[in-house]
Amino acid sequence: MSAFRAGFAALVGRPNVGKSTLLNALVGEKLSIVTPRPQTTRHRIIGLVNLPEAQIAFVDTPGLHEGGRRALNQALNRTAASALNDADLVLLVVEALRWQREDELALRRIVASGRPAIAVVNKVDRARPKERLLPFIAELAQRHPFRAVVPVSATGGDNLGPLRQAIVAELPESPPLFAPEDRTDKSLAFRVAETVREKLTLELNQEVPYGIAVEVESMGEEDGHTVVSAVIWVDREGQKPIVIGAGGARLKRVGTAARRELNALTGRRFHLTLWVKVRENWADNAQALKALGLE
Ligand SMILES: Nc1nc2c(ncn2[C@@H]2O[C@H](COP(=O)(O)OP(=O)(O)OP(=O)(O)O)[C@@H](O)[C@H]2O)c(=O)[nH]1
Ligand SMILES: [Mg+2]
Repeated sequence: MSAFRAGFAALVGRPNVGKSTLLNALVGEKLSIVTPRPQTTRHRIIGLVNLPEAQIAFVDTPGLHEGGRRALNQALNRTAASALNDADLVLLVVEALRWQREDELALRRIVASGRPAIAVVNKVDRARPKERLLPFIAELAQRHPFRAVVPVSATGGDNLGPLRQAIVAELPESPPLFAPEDRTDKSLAFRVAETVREKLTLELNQEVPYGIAVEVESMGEEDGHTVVSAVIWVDREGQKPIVIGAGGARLKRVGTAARRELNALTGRRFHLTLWVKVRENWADNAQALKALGLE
């Protein structure tokens, strides 16, 4: 019998390629929020998979990007880069048929790290024309000595088994790193804050670009309910009415959507109270970022 394997496999790549969707699909549970907008993920989030022969600690990371001069952009890139450098194996996630400057940037960081890497070609379900896929994969294999290049669809769940196997083969021999019942390194409060941020982002479309953060102020048990008070931080006074909506309608929809999802995910009964507050230019302020748990 071959030895047990365990290690950290970091999902790295430019924003919006589907890293978080893939983490959730591989783990089989929604641990990381997903939206159609770039720069959704802001933290490093571990998701654990236990197999008979291995334990994989997947690490979701913020999208590596360029051109962002705000403190928030720098914090996102730093978080992703440090997760990449700490990993046993890097999964470079790219979008089928779309190799861009920021993909190249992510690849350069992998080369500099010296870490072994697998290229994951995501969103093959919408790759058109299909005949372009094999040449795209061949080109990718020429760019770097990847241990494997694996096409998948995270939303369709296609080819995730072979991807998992390719990952296990590259992990070091090691006893498990986490207890078998662990699913993630993140707290329930983190999950609540992130779920609210996801629902709000889905509501806002382009109206408040990147200017929101959510912080759980208190959480406790009362009469069989998990009672949470959370603050939505906006970075300008003018954004407050946009987030609240006419007669508070938008905030109410966000709260309802978040509560429903959290109830379904955890089996608890949540009671959420949301507040909107202004912290001028928080995304440019290193101290404010730190207070929000962003390094
Ligand atoms: N068609 C298709 N869409 C996908 C697939 N995987 C992800 N998406 C969509 O791509 C968008 C971005 O997905 P995310 O998982 O948030 O992407 P991300 O790489 O984590 O983005 P950041 O956190 O911003 O770096 C969402 O609208 C997903 O539904 C896929 O396999 N096929
Ligand atoms: Mg993400």
